[in-house]
Amino acid sequence: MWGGAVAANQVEGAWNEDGKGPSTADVATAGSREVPREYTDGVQPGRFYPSHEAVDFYHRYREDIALFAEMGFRAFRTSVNWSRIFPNGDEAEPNAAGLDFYDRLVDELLAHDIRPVLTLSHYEVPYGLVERYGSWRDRRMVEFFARYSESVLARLGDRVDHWLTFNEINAITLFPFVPAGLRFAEGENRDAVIYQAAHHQLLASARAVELARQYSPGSQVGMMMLYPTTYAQTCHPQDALERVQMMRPHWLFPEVQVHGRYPSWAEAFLRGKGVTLDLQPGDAELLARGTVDYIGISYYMSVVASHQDGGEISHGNIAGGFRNPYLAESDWGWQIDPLGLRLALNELNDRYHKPIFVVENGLGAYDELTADGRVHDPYRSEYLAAHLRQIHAAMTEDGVEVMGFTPWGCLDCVSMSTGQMSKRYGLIYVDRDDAGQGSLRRIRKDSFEWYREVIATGGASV
Ligand code: BGP
Repeated sequence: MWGGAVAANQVEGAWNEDGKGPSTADVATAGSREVPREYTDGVQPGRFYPSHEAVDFYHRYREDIALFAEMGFRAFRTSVNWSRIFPNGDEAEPNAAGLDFYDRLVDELLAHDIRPVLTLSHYEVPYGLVERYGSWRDRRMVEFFARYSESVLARLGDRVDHWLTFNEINAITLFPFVPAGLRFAEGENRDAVIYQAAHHQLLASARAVELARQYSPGSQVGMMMLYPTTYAQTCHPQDALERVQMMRPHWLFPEVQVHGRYPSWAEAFLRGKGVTLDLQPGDAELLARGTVDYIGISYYMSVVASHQDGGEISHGNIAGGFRNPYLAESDWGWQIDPLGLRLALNELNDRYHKPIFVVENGLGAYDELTADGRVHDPYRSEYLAAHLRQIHAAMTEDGVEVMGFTPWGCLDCVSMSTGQMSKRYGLIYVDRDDAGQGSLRRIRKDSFEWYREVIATGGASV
């Protein structure tokens, strides 16, 4: 399945239209490479252009889908924004206008022979749930999420055949507000909050899987994780142990979502962090019932584990770890490692024996709209080609089943980590700057033509 990927809050805009409520993404200010985004206590109109207007996909999706079709997309991954469907999160009934939007979107995609791949939760939580319940720290979130998922699945389940429950579910351990709306009291054991919230998300994911079986029979439901391929810095045995320990918080999630139970090491691992999970009767059974059909991954970089001072820390790298001297890095410090993707696919295949969908990969870069009215971005197609070659090797030489490839931000969108437009991933340029100014005109980049050829030749042109 060749295509592209975005997320609702990073492209749609229209943050308060047609009954939509504010979400966690809507209270985040724009940051920059140097200045982190600020996740504020509320919505102060005027300060929040990033997700409030984004690239206006909400009103321009028809034009964008036509461009995707021109590139030959067979799949398009986006997310449903929870706060369009349940503006405060805990209402009894869904907002009809929110469901109508996704209904039209799905039909438009299908009319172009593009299969929608829908993520139920991509880095947004209705802000009302953060204020009233402390977001995912509260077990009642499982029911709110199930109600939301049921509304979406009941409406779209007949036409959507690929679902993902939570985007990068393991990111909760790295930056807990963005994916899960978690804030902490002073002196609180953060790990206790994070892993309990993660448990609630795992239960919610299992509920969504069950509901998909009911409302979207025959569809495939995946878990989705950020995959940080991790190297031991040296052959010192302690570095190898450090690597195992760094991977544990990531492995925890596919262990539960694929196997339907916590792994044997989970209790000791959590005890080491001073965490005892609140497990209720019925939880184990629910997790066992709600296992997924496939694994979705995002892959951007690899990281280095060291048991001692491993040298310079790669700061921009959202997954942490030390700088790898063998790799180049993006302008934002994300270390570029195509072979690491082959390793990722092999590690996952060796452990889980499930089909894998590469639902995010790409290069965030500064693009220039030149005098000829074009964007010449050979660096982007080179990045994607290098990663595609490794996917191909994993498929043909290692026997990994890869379902598809949907590069991230196929349409320029707001960057998750910086909240800016200037960190661009797109094959389609959007005339919009960091201050939220610009005509919003769409322009085909050189990588657009390159990707069209890749799809047309089934990858042979790479
Ligand atoms: C992933 C997220 C996406 C996306 C991407 C690129 O972690 O799932 O939402 O934004 O990273 O990140 P950024 O926009 O910070 O460069």
